[in-house]
Amino acid sequence: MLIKNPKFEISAVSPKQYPTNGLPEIVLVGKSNVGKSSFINTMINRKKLARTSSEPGKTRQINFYNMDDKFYFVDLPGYGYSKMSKAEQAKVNGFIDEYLHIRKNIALIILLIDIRHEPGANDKMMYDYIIRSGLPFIVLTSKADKIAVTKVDAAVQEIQSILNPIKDFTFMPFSAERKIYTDAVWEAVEKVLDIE
Ligand SMILES: Nc1nc2c(ncn2[C@@H]2O[C@H](COP(=O)(O)OP(=O)(O)OP(=O)(O)O)[C@@H](O)[C@H]2O)c(=O)[nH]1
Ligand SMILES: [Mg+2]
Repeated sequence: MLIKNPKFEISAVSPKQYPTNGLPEIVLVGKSNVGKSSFINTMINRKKLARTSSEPGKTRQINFYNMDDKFYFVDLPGYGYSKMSKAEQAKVNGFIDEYLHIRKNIALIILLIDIRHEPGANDKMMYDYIIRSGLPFIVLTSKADKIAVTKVDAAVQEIQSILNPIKDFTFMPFSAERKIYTDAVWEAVEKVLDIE
C-alpha cells in the first residue's frame, strides 16, 4: 500500500482524546526500544514522522498516525523499561492496558520482539493477553538486520516455538534498517483492513 500523506494526529493520555472518526487501528506493542516507532517510519518511508531514540522509553503517550484517512498506526509506549521510575512505569502501563481493553477500533495488533532475544516475562504476558483478547495479531521479530540473513528464519522459528509451539499464528521478521520485509507486513495489514 502506498501511503501518500501520513500525518501525526494526536498524543493521547486518556480515552477522551482518542480519535472519534471510527477508522480501524493497527497498533504497535512491545518492549521499550524494540523498534515500534521505527516500524511506522519504515513502513511509510519517512525518517522522522514517529519519534525514535536509542534510549528506551522514548514514546510515553499513545500516538495516533493517520494514514490517508484509511487507518491509523497507533504507537504505544513500550513496557519493561527498568530505569523508568515506578510511578512513570505504572502510568505508561496504565495507558497501554486502558487502550487495549477499551478500544473497539483495533483491527490488528503487531507485537514486536527483538530477534536476538528470547521473549521475556513481559512479552509472554502481552502475548497471552492478546490471545485471550481474540484480536487479530502478528508477531514481528524486529532488528533482523542485527543477525546474518541466513540465520533469520531459524531465529523467527525459535521465538515462535517458545510463544506459539503449535505454530498456528503468523510470525515474521522485520527490520527498520533494511526494507526487505515490508511487503509481507503490508500484505498482512491489507488483509485485515480489506483494502489495497
Ligand atoms: N539495527 C536496527 N536498529 C533498529 C531497528 N529498529 C529500531 N532500531 C533502533 O532501536 C532504537 C529504538 O527504536 P524505537 O523505534 O525508538 O523503539 P520503540 O520501540 O519505539 O521504543 P520506546 O518508544 O522507548 O518504547 C533506535 O535507536 C532505533 O534506531 C532495526 O530494525 N534495526
Ligand atoms: Mg517509541
